[in-house]
Amino acid sequence: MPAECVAYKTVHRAAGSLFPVLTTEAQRLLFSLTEAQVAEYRARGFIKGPRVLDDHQIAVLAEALERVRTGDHPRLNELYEIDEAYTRAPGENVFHFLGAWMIEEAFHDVLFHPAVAVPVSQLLGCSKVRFWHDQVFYKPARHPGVVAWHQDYAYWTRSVPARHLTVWIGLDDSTRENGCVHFVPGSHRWNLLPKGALLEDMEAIKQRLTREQVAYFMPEPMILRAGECSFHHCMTLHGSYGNTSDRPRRAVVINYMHPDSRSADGTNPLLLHTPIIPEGEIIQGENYPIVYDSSLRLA
Ligand SMILES: O=C(O)CCC(=O)C(=O)O
Repeated sequence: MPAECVAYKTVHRAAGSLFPVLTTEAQRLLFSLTEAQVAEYRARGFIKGPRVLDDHQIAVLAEALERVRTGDHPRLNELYEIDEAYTRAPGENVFHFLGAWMIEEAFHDVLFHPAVAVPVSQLLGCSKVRFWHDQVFYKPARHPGVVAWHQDYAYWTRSVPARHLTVWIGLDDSTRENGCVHFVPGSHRWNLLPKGALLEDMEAIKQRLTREQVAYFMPEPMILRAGECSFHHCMTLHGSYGNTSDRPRRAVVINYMHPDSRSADGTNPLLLHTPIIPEGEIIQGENYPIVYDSSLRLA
């Protein structure tokens, strides 16, 4: 079947061979985080992760991204969303879309990549890891587009409880100059702040913080090489400034959740084109695959 017809979301394992498949305990150990890394994540709400993509994997993902960005893709109507802020004002807002996993094999297979899924299971503290959705953030060269300070969970309250985690993977080196993500240490213990426009206003958050939160608002830049990743808790406050460099800054973002997460909205689809899940029921089915189960025995 030609790739442009494959219903990737019905395939709950890697469809191709771009990423390794976990077969041995030794491999699992290799992909695991240390106890110190897990402790740092719990204390601060984010950590720098390892390099999870090699140059070839980066190139394949970047090509797939380009097919979507240029509009040169026969299945764009299957995506969950292309951010309307970009559609309205592409010269001001970054290109942000959700759902590439359903239309591009590399975006589908990276969800199952053990270098990503094994650490996520450790950080979520559960043996099974459930996929929630994916995102791409593309900051063109010399572009003012920001990602405003936010907690991811502010956009996800329709899935409960807040036991979600985000993996951010760079397809380029990310630096202060090109608008790397900044994280506020300890903010994962804050209350849920009201959400604002994701792509538009870097200063808006200040009005929503208490005086104490303002005092602890000390963002740290996450400087990464291409192919490296970071992990952050769904309540961790983060954002990123514009790209003042001569090259785009591209990121693949994968959002995972606890396998027992439940629907908190029985009247609307949790994601576009997906069936309604009655309130209180576990979020599961073909749109939300289990990508890893640490209880499976390996050689
Ligand atoms: O790539 C960015 O600048 C923002 C990413 C982000 O908001 C996220 O990973 O949750």
